[in-house]
Amino acid sequence: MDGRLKGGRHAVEATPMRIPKNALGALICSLLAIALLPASGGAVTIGNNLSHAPDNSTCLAMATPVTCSASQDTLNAADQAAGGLVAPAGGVITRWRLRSAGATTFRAALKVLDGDHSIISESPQAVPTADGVHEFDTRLPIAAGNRIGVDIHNDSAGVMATVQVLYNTAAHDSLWDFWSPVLADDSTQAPANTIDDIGLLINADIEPDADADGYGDATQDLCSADATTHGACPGPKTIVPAVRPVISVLDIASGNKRIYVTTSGAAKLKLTFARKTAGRRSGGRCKSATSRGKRCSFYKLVGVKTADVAAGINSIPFAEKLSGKRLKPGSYRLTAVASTPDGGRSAARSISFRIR
Ligand SMILES: [Ca+2]
Ligand SMILES: [Ca+2]
Repeated sequence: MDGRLKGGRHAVEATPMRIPKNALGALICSLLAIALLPASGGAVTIGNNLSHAPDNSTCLAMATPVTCSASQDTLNAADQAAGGLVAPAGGVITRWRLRSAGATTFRAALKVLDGDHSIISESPQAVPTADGVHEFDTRLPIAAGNRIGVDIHNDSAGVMATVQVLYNTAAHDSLWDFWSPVLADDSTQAPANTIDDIGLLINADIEPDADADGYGDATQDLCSADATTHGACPGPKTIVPAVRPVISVLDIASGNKRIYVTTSGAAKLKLTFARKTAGRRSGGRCKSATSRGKRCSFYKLVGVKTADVAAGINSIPFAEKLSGKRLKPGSYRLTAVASTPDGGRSAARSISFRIR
């Protein structure tokens, strides 16, 4: 933000507020970032505004094929894109552009560089095919303060003499950094050359990435609030009520040897056996543990039997035994309830039977 900050810092120093210099710089950067990022959360464009036609070359004609990297170090304000020369805030580069002249094709890749000229990210190579402004989709992370650069590859000796991606700026304060061969990955290299009054014809669109999923929130991420997807946001979970099984038949037959149960679907069946027991009424209930009160009877739990059943008629062995023990003679009530793993539970169904 070098060139643009100089004027702002000078103007504020004249005010009586005496804001510390470091804090002032941070404040200006913050305000500048807020001003440059649209309220809608859309893209900002950094780099060159591409208003000039190319009139100069890089990777000059050599006896053998050459490669080079180039990045704009400073650029006069009139030639800058709306977002400035460096990233005002972090996000994702979703598109980049290069303006070239000359009929010869070449290969180019966008680089994101930090202040030490270390490579932060790099796009696949693209091939501009004709004169003019060429636009390429990409997806590159970029942090606040990073800048963009470009790799140029020519594939045969001398072709670059006819390709132009630079222009001679009319104003000063436009330094151009140059490396040849291309700036290597995982290295920090000072520029081989820094030349004044040269503009590099590239720019890039940065979109916010609020959920940090690596996809630009304006055009690449359909769900900017969810880092687990860049597709459509998942809808609210639909709760499907469990299907309640139905017991349509409960019977004991064949001399109490088998219990027959008909259910609407597969289920875990719980069979509860209770024996009719003599008691006395006490406190509104029939109990066995009192010698006073009116005579009454109630069903006392004697055991439980479970079985897995399938849809339809099920035959369950009984033979008047629970856990191998024969039940005492008397009157009984059998109650059946079916339940499913997803929480479905049938209504209880009961029958009475006798053991003699
Ligand atoms: Ca995102
Ligand atoms: Ca997302």
